[in-house]
Amino acid sequence: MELRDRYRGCLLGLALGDALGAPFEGFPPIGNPADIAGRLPGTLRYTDDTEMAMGLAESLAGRGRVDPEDMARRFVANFDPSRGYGPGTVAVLGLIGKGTPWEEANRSVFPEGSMGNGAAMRAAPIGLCRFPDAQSLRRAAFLASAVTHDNPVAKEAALLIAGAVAHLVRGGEPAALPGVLEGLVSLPPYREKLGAIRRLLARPDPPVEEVVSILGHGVLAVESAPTALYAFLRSGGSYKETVLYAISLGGDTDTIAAMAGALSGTLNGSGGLPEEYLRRLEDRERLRELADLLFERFARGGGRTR
Ligand code: AR6
Ligand code: MG
Repeated sequence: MELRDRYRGCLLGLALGDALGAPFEGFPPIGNPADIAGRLPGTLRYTDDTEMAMGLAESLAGRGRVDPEDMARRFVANFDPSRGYGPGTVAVLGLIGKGTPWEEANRSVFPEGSMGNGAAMRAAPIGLCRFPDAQSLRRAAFLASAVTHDNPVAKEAALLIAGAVAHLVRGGEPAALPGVLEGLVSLPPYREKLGAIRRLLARPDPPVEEVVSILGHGVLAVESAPTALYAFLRSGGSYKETVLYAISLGGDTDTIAAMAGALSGTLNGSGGLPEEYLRRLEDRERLRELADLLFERFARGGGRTR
């Protein structure tokens, strides 16, 4: 597969998962994924997950590195309150927009920093930057998160997603991901969740309710980033199957499907995304363009990033 197609698959897969999951936010686990397809609107509208991922991608492509001031500016410029942002992020971006430095704003709502999944949901493009080693990937994921999410738990969730994308864009095997990510994340809750994911994957078909009781499906980073990883690994490859399964877990469906969709899109490339949904996705041309900018900046000629 052409590498450019993986870049497009990553961003379009994120946005499409977000838009497909959005109508089901807050649902209990849905037993039959086929029930989802029948309840989708004509136009697939994305939410804050994609809006922030676009800001992040614009900044990475424009600056060629993680530049938190530039990211903060773009997050504020792109902010559309109708996209359903988390309340903490609304407040933090509001303060930044009024001139508070991000280093101060990011502790203004939760003094220990937000533990929400808002950093992980936008983190996939960081995995496309071809950092030369795990240490630079980690630094980049943490810094890009800190603009709004300064808690280590939120930052490691971003690292989990960015690290998975970095592995897949290089053509790495999905099955190797739990091991790769165990080498990347260090906080106990993520190490425990990766162990739980291995145990769930070893079973033929654990019920969705049990999966949710073990991994979670909430707005906290620790209750959703590992869940998205599991949805991706459980679904055996196909994008459509991955995203429908992610949505069938209920809860924060847009965000879990956005993260799982970014992983599956990177694996399958944009050619592997279901056309019947893709053509109904808002702003798909802009997303494709942004993916191409990232590709030109980071991948053409095997470019490396500081
Ligand atoms: N202590 C207690 N609760 C917390 C903490 C904390 N330190 N941090 C977060 N929460 P937020 P986001 C809870 O508001 O991460 C959209 O639907 C608290 O209930 O920082 O950007 C997206 O699609 C807080 O409101 O926003 C995503 O699903 C919530 O976690 C999600 O929202 C979310 O953290 C992204 O939200
Ligand atoms: Mg959400």
